[in-house]
Amino acid sequence: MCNSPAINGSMGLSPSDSNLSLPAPSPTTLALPPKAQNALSMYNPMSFIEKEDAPKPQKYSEVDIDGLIRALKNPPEQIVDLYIHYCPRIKSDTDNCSVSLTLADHNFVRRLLYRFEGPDRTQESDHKVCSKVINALVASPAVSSVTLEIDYVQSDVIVAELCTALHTNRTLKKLSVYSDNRFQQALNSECVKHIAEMFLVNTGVQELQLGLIDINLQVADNLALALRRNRSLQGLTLYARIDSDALAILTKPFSGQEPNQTLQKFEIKGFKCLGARGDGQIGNKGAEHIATILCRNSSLKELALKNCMIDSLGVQTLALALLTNKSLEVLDLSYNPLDVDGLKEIVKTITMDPATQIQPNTTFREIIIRHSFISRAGASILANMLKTNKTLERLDLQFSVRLWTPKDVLMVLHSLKNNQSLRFLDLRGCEGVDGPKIRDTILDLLVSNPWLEQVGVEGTPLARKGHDAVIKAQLRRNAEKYSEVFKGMGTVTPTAARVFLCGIPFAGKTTFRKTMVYSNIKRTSSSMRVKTSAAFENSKIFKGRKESQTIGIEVQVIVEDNVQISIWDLAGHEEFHAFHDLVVPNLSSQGSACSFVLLCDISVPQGKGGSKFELKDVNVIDHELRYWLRFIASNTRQSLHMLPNVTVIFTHSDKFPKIDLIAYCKQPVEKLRVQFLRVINITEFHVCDARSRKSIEPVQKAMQKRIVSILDRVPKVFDACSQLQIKLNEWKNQHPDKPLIKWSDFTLLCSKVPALKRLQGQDADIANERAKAVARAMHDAGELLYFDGLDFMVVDPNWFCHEIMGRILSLDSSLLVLKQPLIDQKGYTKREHLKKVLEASFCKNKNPLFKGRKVRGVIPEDLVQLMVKLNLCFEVNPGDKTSGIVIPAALSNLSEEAARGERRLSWPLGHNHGDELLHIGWRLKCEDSDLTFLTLGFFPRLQVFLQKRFSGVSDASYAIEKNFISFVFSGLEFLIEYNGPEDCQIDILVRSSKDTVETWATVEDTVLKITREFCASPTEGCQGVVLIEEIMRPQCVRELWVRKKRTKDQCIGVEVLKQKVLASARLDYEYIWKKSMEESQGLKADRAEELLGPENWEDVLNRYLDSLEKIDFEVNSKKSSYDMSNMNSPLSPLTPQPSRRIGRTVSLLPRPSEMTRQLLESRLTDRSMEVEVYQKRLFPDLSRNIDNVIDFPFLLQDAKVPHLVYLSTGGDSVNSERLVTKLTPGSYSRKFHLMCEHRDGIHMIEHQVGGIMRCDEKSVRSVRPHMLWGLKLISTLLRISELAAGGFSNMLTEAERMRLMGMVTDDDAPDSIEWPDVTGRLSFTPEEMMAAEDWLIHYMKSKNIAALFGLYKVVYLDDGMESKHTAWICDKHVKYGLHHGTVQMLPM
Ligand SMILES: Nc1nc2c(ncn2[C@@H]2O[C@H](COP(=O)(O)OP(=O)(O)OP(=O)(O)O)[C@@H](O)[C@H]2O)c(=O)[nH]1
Ligand SMILES: [Mg+2]
Repeated sequence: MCNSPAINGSMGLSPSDSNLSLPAPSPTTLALPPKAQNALSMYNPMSFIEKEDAPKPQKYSEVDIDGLIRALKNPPEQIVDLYIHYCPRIKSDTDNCSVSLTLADHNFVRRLLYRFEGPDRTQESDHKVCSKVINALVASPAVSSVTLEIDYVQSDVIVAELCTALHTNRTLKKLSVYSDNRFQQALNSECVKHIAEMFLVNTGVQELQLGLIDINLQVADNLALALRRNRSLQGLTLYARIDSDALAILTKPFSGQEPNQTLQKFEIKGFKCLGARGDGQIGNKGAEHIATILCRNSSLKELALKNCMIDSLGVQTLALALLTNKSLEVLDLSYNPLDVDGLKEIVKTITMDPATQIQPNTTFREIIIRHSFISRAGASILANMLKTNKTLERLDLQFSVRLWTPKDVLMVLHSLKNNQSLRFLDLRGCEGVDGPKIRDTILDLLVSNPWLEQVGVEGTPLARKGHDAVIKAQLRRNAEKYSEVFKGMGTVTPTAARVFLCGIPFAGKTTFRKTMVYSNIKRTSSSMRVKTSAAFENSKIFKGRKESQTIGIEVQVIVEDNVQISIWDLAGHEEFHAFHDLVVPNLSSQGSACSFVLLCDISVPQGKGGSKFELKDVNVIDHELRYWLRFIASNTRQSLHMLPNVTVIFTHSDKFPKIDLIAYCKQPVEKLRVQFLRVINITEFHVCDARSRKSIEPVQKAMQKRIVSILDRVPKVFDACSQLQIKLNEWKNQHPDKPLIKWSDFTLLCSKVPALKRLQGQDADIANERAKAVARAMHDAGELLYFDGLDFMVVDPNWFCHEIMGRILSLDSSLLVLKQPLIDQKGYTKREHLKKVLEASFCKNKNPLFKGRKVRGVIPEDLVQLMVKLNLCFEVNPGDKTSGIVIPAALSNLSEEAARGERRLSWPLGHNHGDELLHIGWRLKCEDSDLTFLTLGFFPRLQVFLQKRFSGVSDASYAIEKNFISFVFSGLEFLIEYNGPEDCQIDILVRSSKDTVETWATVEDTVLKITREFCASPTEGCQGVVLIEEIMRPQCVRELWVRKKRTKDQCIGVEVLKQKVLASARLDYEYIWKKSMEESQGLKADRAEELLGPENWEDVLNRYLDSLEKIDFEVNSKKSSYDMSNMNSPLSPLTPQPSRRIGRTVSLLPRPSEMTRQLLESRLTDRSMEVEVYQKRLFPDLSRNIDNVIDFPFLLQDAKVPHLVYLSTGGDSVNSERLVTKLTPGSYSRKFHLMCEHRDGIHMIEHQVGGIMRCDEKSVRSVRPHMLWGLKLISTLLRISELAAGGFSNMLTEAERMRLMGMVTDDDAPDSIEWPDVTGRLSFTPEEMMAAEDWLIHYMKSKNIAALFGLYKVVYLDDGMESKHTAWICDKHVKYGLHHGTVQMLPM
């Protein structure tokens, strides 16, 4: 039976003869359905391209027209835009014909909307409303921007009215007129005429945007007249069909006698219908006109020529003009086919000539080339320029460098090391932005190059894997630009470092610290300087406490050889861990010099008496140390060059005088060292008796040596910081009773610092900015705690960490200064309790150094503020100074039920309205849980952070329990459950009354994005942790399964699922869930499209289209001799041109965001339609043009023998037959198969007898090319569609299939080396080709091809004429061909 996949009707190739059920010769191309065509060409192809940073939250309200006009005349907030969508022809309510007013203040964007609707709506009534609005607008000085979206047919009346009104108006600054997207028709030329005439009179409008317009010579003339006369218009954007002749007229005003010198921004977005090449675009000739202007004009600063069909030649003329032009700053050449030659021309103008050391153009600041094609060669050109360039600020290559590899990206990144001008680098969509090396290089670069503020990595593999969050966090810091303040200031080697002592309770940390400090005092006796506010034996303050357990963190400072070392002794007891990560610097590579000491008690008491000890088991040691190593790794941002240093110390060595402890400890430490190699640098380990000065001496020496070397390596600190440190220490000595310093005192200290005094500009604001920058730098270095917005800072970390936070977090009632517990079970406490804690922190002990010390200048309110800033607590009623506070970190332990994973869940809004609601669940989990985890403090801080966001929302009903949050927000109910640091999963269950698009968007904005960002933020988050996003099985959410039941296999990673869909090449892919614990029968599946949600689905579609486009390029490009010679070079021109993107035009029509939903939906429909069209077309295309894809040896091309080979394992039934993807010589055999080569659809022949192939060394070598060619073909078929691949898809496992399709994930990497990449171009040496050819011909010689393979040799008869095309096809295709007279049999 012929298994031609093309038979299936859904391929769109309907069989013309049902008896034969064979496909009719198919048309090679299919037209897009008209709707798709319209939509495709108008809408913005990818929403996220234009999406900039988080917009303000939006609110809508619908109003009646009088309400709107009132607001227009008397706006409650600033009016951003007035938007009139006038299209009386459209009657349906869903079409959003409306008038809306966008208002904004600092916090919100508000939209007042009036809809044209109702039964008695007529053209006149619509018109009347518009006239009314226009009249009101003209009278309202508050409106500075108007957008008109209109029907292209009837709207010139409205435009005329508006223009007449604007004759006298002087307040409107920006006018945009667009024709309604849905008609995809240019504005009536009358409209343009009115507008042009208006500009002869109006002198207020500075910016004009018109779209879509047809600029014929007449229209060009009208606009040119306006440009000649008008002297106020500064920005002109034309979304237009315009050719070079019209452009010549339009640009005339810029030359001649009195040239226009007011226009600063000129933008053309070329428009062309799909398929119409070059039509309506200015092309290279147009570029020449523009170049002429650039040579003379001196006002133009921004020039955008998007989608104008300008190629390298046109760019060359522009670049030439840039050599003389001295005003242009921005050049945008997006959507043009300019390639690397074009790029080279532009880059040349700003590349320093090594001979003369001169950079030709120094005014030019921004290069924007999006959605073009810049091959790998572009990387070195750009890197070369960036190394020396001193002016370029922005380089935007979104979706233009998709095929760069990590190597290319690294080249560009390395070139930026010393660049101080570039601020924006956009590599969105670049496939080479992938892997930890790139991530770490970017992170390190952002530290050493603080001038970089934005690095676009969206749509790259790095972002898909969730690694972009921490990059963005670092970018946010860079954007604060505090280093700018220090520009030009001198730097010195830092002289202060921090040492963190970690380890489980009773490990001996405190003992070690004390012994160390004591010996420090002894040794430096005369010049003794122990700067400690922690009382020596302060453990006595907490009377009755078991032994000497540390509470909170104790901080002590010693000075040794002029190096100041502060020792941070972290409490081992778990109740304090939540606080620890706030003080641990996650900026190890930022140059805060620090080092970790990890202590471990080597002994285990034996028996009851406790006098006998045995050695701790190595597994226990491993377990103990691992926790703290993960703690350190989780709190440290990834880096390539500066990993945190850890020294391991085993204490209690005195108990085993006769054992070689070094030998015993070596193995567990070494094991951990290797495991953590990527994230932590375990430098050494020691064994000692922590109580003995003599015993710790070598340890201490080694530590000090290490610290000195760290200080040498970390980036230098600014003079100002180090000088201020001295001043601050003096201040602290004078005020030993003040743990806080007021901001005013701090600025006073700053004003005495010589390095700051020397700087230029002494006005108060600048001085204040500088003080802030210094404070921030010192905060990062751990010298003090500083937060923007507080009027004080903590200068005594011990006081805050130990005496205050330690006490607050301690659950030990003997510590409490109150009768009742300080914090109740719900984490709630009253403000006055804090006062008691504060009072108790007055030092009452007998320490001679600090006798009579009392803490002054602190009020409880300061404490609350500080804790709120640290996300340690939230106020029950924010802003109310008497309100109680909640400290989630102090929530009492899990209930038994919850601890078992059986916390019962219920929706906050109760049992109402059941099934019609959407139920969606997500899981965020820690990517590498062996090395990192969400530390104990993370979830409590997240609880605070989310609460702060919803504190203003009235119906949020935010409630927390230990490891749990529930709240309601804008129609969505959220249940968030955290399952503790072991597995590190945050489950987010949502029930929503909103539709899918809105639900997804809301969850993303309110929880997912926030959590990711929070996790990546320094100090508050766990920067070392990468959160990956998974989708939860909807049933878990619908039925509110308890945590225990929501096992690992009830969730699927977003990226994993996307890959599965892509690998299946089916848009209706269904994911089958593994059975849950209690389920017995039935497989439950959900459609991937529904599981992934709209935005993810759009990504899937786009990526699928990308791969189809790549195939299209390969299949349909004609090989030239040039191509042939470059075939194997990595810069092969066979890499696809992103024609799809170029073929489309961008509509940047600013639509009110209520439309975004429809836009997204229509984009999704369009994309799927596009996919379908491609799928239908590519299969026959590939079948016809196999030779474009694979370079068969000549004789095989000539069809001497059938040559589409694949190998199988053989097998009894069809189902057990597997495709052979690897071949190693051996004494076994494989089955040899051939495919039907019919030009309408190649396919495998089911039940083919096939040949036997013995796998001896020689055969394997000769058959290898055939196997790979076959695999390449199958891989291409698989990528086209499931249907095209026919029976092949059943012969592969999912993993094999994914690899064959070129989707290799990092985890498979080692194995993948064996896998040749069959998605790329295959190449063999001439000898190999010859051998392969000989082998096949020889092999087939003795075979009965018809009997074994079911193939017959035919020649195609085109128009009845005998052509030269011969092929080997199956019997069904033969019969069909003979019947239709399209083939003729040939003797075999
Ligand atoms: N024999 C012996 N005893 C030690 C050694 N190190 C610590 N100890 C004793 O172990 C007990 C606990 O030591 P600490 O230093 O308080 O322990 P810690 O690590 O600070 O504990 P937390 O603060 O609760 O995390 C003390 O009684 C110390 O005297 C050692 O090397 N040998
Ligand atoms: Mg301690």
